[in-house]
Amino acid sequence: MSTDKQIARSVCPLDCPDTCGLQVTLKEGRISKVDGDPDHPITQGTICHKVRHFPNRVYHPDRLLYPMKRVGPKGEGVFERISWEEALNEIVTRFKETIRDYGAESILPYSFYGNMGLVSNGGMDRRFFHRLGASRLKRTICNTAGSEGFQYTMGVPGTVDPEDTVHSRYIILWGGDFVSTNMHQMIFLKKARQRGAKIVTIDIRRTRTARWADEFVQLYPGTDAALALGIMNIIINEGLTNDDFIQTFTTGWKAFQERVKEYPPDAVARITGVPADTIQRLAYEYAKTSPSLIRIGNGLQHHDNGGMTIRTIACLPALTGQWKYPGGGALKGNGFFSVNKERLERPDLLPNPEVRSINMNHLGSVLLTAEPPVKCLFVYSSNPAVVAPDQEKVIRGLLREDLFTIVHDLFVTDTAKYADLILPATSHFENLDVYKSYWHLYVQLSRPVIPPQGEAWSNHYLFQTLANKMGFTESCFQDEPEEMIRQILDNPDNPYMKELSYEQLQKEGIVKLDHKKAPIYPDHLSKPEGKINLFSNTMKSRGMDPLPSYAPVKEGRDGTGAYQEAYPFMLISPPNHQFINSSMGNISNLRKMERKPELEVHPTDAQNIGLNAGDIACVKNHRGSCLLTVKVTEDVLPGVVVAPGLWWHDAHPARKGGINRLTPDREADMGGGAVFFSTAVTVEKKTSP
Ligand SMILES: Nc1nc2c(c(=O)[nH]1)N[C@H]1C(S)=C(S)[C@@H](COP(=O)(O)OP(=O)(O)OC[C@H]3O[C@@H](n4cnc5c(=O)[nH]c(N)nc54)[C@H](O)[C@@H]3O)O[C@H]1N2
Ligand SMILES: Nc1nc2c(c(=O)[nH]1)N[C@H]1C(S)=C(S)[C@@H](COP(=O)(O)OP(=O)(O)OC[C@H]3O[C@@H](n4cnc5c(=O)[nH]c(N)nc54)[C@H](O)[C@@H]3O)O[C@H]1N2
Ligand code: SF4
Ligand SMILES: [Mo]
Repeated sequence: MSTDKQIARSVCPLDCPDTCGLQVTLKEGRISKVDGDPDHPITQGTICHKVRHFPNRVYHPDRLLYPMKRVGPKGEGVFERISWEEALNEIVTRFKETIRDYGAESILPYSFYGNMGLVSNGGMDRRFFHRLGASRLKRTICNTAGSEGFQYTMGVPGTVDPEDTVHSRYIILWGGDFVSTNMHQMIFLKKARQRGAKIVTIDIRRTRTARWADEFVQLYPGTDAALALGIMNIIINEGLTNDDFIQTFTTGWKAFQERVKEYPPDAVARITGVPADTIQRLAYEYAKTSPSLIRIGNGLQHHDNGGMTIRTIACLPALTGQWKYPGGGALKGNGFFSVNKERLERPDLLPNPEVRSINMNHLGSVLLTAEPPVKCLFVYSSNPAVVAPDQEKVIRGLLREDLFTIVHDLFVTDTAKYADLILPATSHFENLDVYKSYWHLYVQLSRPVIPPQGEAWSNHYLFQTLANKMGFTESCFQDEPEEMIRQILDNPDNPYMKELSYEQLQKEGIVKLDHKKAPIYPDHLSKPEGKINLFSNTMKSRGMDPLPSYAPVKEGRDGTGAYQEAYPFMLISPPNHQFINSSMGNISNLRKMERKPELEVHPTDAQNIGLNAGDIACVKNHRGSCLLTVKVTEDVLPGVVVAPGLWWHDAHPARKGGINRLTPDREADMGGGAVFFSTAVTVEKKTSP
């Protein structure tokens, strides 16, 4: 056996709630294996299959190792190696000319969660673009609608410690495919089930999670708020409420009851497609079992009505007082960690605090029509040519000859193919960083385990160097990653982070946020009212409906349950098992396991359209079209088609672009959120090549 074998600890940087601890095996300085850290309280030695393939990502033959500049037409992906010095000079010259001719707002940063490290994804970059005076970006593509909705009800973002979910006795997994997207939640729930818990999945599709659950409730897309109101209607009518809890801890009970009367089981059955007796039984079981837990997924909020849907579902546990019990309530995410953004991101550096702010979901239209125009686009930690809605517009925007696009990534992604300059990024194994999870309560330090590959630079180093090149003299541009981490951990306003220090993390690697500092059940429930807002004064003051309600989505089935004539199918494009968004979509083994971009069609619909398994379907609407291979399955309802995964463009037949060619760039009802799943389409068999 080689003596040159080493074991190192690391953290998974992907945009996944589990934020696993990793155990990395190094042979002769190279990563040979990635496992789960057995000492990690959540990971407990297990990680997903994707991340076991991380060595193939880090040492991928296509890994971008040098800066390159475009030498062919935009979109063709023909580049030539240049030095960092040339690349930086080109960026600085372009930025200075653009600011002189069009103003700094003509520069737009575009980034998301390619790397969840807190230094990597929101530190030096923000300082740099603030100081430059560039347009600001509203990072709305993932969870803003639901987070806003949840807070209208609860007043606080953080509620349940996932480790307490082993105590839950009745669990509803609502709008998330957690077997694929949050596997360690399932490990806790397996324990809960061994102790007698019942697990119900509510989804529009029979997912892996639905198969795993004890019961699967399938409904029409975007109708969940109606289902929640129907369940509450029954709980109230059957006298199953906990009146003491409601009196002490909620607002607006009287008005709320009036509203809920509008949703009797029969009406809800017509809207949702769930039989009235199933709704009745669900309500009864849920209300009669304590502690009961609702694990709220992200799928719900990617609809026009996503914010209100989550605000409505979040009211349910209060009716039976579930917040009193460990493992009871509703879990959307970990809201216990917060950074001192003023200090980390330094918005005070903005020359003009009124600078425009651009919703990232509108990237395509912004590139095509914004005034002042976007002349320089700087993409990092994101792949908008695949993940952003209304892709046809995004691509047309990226094709603009007068747009100067820079992409910083580990690979020549579909976005990078349209860039003028591409810059190599380090993988997280090459950086010092700190990680928090958006589900569990542990904070983790991750040290570099290998040196930067080729000439790759971290996000931090890139923006620090660019700041110096631009002549920015503020001392914050000299902060090294360790200093950034100290600033991230230092948030005295947050009671849960009081004792968290860099030294402690250095010593222990993993530290749990002390949520008992300000217990959530039930004393610390809601601000500013100090209660759970069944009626929300904040919403009222913002001109919104202050009570929970259901509004149909704008495309697809209307309020009467009828489909649009032109586009009779609703298309849902959820994440798949082996990729994380578009990341890992270029790892050949993982790609093989996912086979190809598919369209799941119900047998009745397939027969009506004349589609057989394996045919190529052309899915279309007024925004664009996409080619997918047909899978005929009863996992989906008639009238609903599902296309899992965000595939790289070259995986689609004819390499014509992906599923987001069909999705709308409208904003959800709250938080400027994305509405990927509120998409109506036609489906045809593709006959000609
Ligand atoms: N394997 C894997 N894991 C991932 C990701 C990935 O791409 N792959 N992505 C990561 C990211 S960025 C996120 S945000 C999370 C998201 O993970 P989840 O919280 O699981 O949310 P989504 O996967 O967006 O939700 C999709 C689920 O919602 C269902 N759904 C869609 N519309 C509706 C509806 O109207 N009602 C109901 N009840 N269900 C509906 C879909 O069928 C699907 O099962 O996962 C993270 N983890
Ligand atoms: N149709 C449809 N569209 C969706 C979704 C859906 O369910 N359906 N889900 C949406 C959701 S929830 C999300 S969160 C978004 C995700 O959208 P993105 O955050 O854009 O996710 P990825 O596609 O994984 O792209 C991340 C990119 O960052 C790169 N990267 C990784 N680490 C680093 C680094 O340290 N530095 C730099 N510079 N680059 C790095 C990766 O190689 C990858 O190319 O997609 C959204 N789009
Ligand atoms: S992708 Fe999620 S489950 Fe897989 S290793 Fe990373 S954090 Fe863990
Ligand atoms: Mo996301």
